[in-house]
Amino acid sequence: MSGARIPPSGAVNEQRLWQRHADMAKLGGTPKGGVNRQALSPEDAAARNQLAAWAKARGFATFTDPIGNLFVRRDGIDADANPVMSGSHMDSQPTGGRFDGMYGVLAAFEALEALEDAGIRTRRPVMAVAWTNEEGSRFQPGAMGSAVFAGHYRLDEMLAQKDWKGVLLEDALAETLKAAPTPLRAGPPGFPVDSYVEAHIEQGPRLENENKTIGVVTAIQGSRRYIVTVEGEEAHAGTTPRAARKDAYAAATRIAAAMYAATTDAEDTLRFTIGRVEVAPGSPNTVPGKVTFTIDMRHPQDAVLETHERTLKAIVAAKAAPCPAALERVTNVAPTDFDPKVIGLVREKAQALGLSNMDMPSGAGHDAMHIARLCPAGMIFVPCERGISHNESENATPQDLAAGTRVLVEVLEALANR
Ligand code: HGY
Ligand code: MN
Ligand code: MN
Repeated sequence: MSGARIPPSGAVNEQRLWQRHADMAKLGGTPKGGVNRQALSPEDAAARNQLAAWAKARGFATFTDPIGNLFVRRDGIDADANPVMSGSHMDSQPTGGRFDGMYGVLAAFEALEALEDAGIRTRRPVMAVAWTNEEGSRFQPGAMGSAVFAGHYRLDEMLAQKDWKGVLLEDALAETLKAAPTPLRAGPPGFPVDSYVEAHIEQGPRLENENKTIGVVTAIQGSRRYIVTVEGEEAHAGTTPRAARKDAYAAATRIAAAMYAATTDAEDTLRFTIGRVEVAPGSPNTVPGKVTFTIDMRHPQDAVLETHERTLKAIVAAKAAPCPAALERVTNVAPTDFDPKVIGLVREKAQALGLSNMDMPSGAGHDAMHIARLCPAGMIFVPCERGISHNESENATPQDLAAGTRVLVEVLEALANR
């Protein structure tokens, strides 16, 4: 019988979604098949232009906010109703994969297209979003765009951030928005959102190991980032006796070694990472005068992070001599519990589509951790090969990406019509 209602999931186009990933992977593509599309880089601008061009072709409105978050809007019947939103990020790690973040943006865009193709009107507007600088690999802190949108960070403080080469975020943002012009939404960042759902690859091995297609994400663990600065004294490598040295690198390694030992918990739940180390002046025959290194520490319970933060401080105080050293906390995002209604909807729609699924927390941080403080939010995971991510070999299948998108669009339609 013609005219039968096509459910929005029935209009999700697996090939179109896969091709969009291939098109986006060219923007910042690396020889090993990954991407280097760091925040507010020319490659980021190219991805922004590509998304805006696809949106324009479908007649969806696009706009950015003052921190550069890029929004794509599909109108609803009630123009004044708060929108339902879905998205993630298009910026990547320096040696990133083609699915981390990008899948959530393209799944959200595919959801808008599927609603359009199925001729489904929703009461609320439905929006896709690409948040600025989720990775925080070039400019710290990460999840910046969503955090400014949610009022967790001040816009002026973020604009004043510098990357490792000293480039001001405000300048990089201006350059990006010049290269990828989209109407700027006037006024301060942030606007009312009815609900938010983010699709993402799991970035871990559980779904693959348990042979499940959909992760019904219940929570995101807490995360804190720090910078340790150790001040030494530059000196001649050949003439300066050990007793007279203020070797910043020797002190930094003592501090780091003690920190690794102190964060090696028996249950292997605490995550402690030193991901970036800078040694100045970086000359082989000069005793290092300054060392900075980053710390990324995560755990499901805030109290455990609090306890370990005190331990890190104590280690810096005890191990730095004769070099003065400081531990500065750069970010502190408490553990996030997603909304039970949204979690239930994700599980219900996955079941209805006959997709194997399991509840699970997220070890990785996501923009949803900030938006969950604004409105009911949830996440949908799909498997990635061997759980590998933040690595150019990151991989996923077109079938799993489409399956996650089918759940996403059904959830979004239900939220937009309630
Ligand atoms: O670091 C994170 O958890 C995210 O992948 N940026
Ligand atoms: Mn991500
Ligand atoms: Mn990431």
